[in-house]
Amino acid sequence: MPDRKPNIIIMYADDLGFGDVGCYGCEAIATPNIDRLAQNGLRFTEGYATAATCTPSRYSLLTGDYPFRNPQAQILPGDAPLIIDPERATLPSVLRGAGYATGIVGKWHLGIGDGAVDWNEEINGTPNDVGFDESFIMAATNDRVPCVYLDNRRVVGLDPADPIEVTYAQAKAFPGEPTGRNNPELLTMRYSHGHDCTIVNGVSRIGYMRGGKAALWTDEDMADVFVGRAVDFVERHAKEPFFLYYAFHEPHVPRLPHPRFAGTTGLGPRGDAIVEMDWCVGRLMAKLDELGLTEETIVVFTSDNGPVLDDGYEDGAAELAGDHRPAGPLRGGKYSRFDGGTRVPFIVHRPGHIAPGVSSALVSQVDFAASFAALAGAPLGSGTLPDDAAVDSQNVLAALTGESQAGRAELVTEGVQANTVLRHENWVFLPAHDGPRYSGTTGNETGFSHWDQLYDLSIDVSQQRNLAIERPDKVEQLRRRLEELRGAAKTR
Ligand code: NG6
Ligand code: CA
Repeated sequence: MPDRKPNIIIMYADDLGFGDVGCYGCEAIATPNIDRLAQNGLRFTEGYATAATCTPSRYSLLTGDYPFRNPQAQILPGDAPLIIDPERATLPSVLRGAGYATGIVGKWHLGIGDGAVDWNEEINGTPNDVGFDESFIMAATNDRVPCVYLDNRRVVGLDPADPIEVTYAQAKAFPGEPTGRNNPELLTMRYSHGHDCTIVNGVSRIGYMRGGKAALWTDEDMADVFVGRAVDFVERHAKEPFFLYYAFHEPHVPRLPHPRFAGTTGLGPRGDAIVEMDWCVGRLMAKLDELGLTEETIVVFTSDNGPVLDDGYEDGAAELAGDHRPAGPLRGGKYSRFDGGTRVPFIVHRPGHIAPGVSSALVSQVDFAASFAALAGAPLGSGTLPDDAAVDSQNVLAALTGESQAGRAELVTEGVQANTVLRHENWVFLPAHDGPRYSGTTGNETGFSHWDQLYDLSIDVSQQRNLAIERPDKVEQLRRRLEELRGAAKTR
């Protein structure tokens, strides 16, 4: 198949930290399958998500825009409307235009429908409306209702006699339906903060739902369900170029790996969930091997944001962490403006085409759109797409494939509440912000300070020494540049 366009698979972990896998220095969790990707592929040490939380990072990955361009690109409730305009070009729509079969399996969290979804009918405003031919997803997160799978436009396994109702308004909570708050005796895993609403599978969630009993997912089976669908997609499209966005639910809360992974680490369910995800990576890679597609497929493995231990359930993650440092040497984690929030495992694998190694090129997930469009022979700016598509995406294909060690010169990331940070070469600038220094719930450092912060990552990867006072020139240069970048394109 000499002229065949390479397949593209993006494997996207949920809340996996820079230090959570073996190839990035983790000793407490065995991740042989992810490590094998790194061993036979290119491991990036400076690969970033655009945000320290899920929705905004995923928005960038699929649109090629920084999330601050869309004020709705913030952590969404499970009944939020779709935040990607179906009229606009996206990574999957561009690839589809270039002849790819496109599919998504796993976590979506970019909103569904118009905000008044009837979960019992055919649903509009799904991934199928923004470039995916096929979708098998959970609408939001595994800690948010509705706790059901969507197969394209339908809830899977729904009994029409038992319709689903969903609300996120406490005032509209369904009378008589058990909640974590009122019925703690029904819980098999206790919440630590938030997550005290409707109980599904012994776990109370964010938001309220009623009905749809036959359609409810079982958390412990979710990994097998999703990987089964991913394998199925690859099998069905083995003979044509395909793009698969496989978005894991691990190790996001609630962490309920299948019993065969329970106790495989000493770190409790969070570590065990990472082992489960690693197993899924291995299963899909084995399928590519079996189909003879490994060299025909670019596989990217990365994460939507940095790590968190207690994100709302008493699962022992913080207590059992021991010496394990989920963000590795980086400061902060999920929600944080420090690098631990956004610098993540980032591996690109295509044996026979990409030489194994380690790259320190600066790359961002926002670049997948322009880079993979170019790879597919449909480069952005070639007249096939509107000029305002993927405005922040740069074609860094040469860096992603290891032909070049040079990536971007600069990139913007954001912590909670869209507070942006500028990384420019080895410098990172965090403008002063009067928010709390620590998240009161997770304990993670937010990266907020009443003072400007400036770090030189080439000598201070852990962001310990604030150079803002010594280098006012640099601070002003980066402040101006960040303002320029934020203003560079219209807000959508
Ligand atoms: C927070 C949740 C947290 C997690 C996060 C989204 C509470 C108290 N915390 O609001 O548990 O769900 O949202 O995570 O509800 S993300 O990875 O999808 O961005
Ligand atoms: Ca996440």
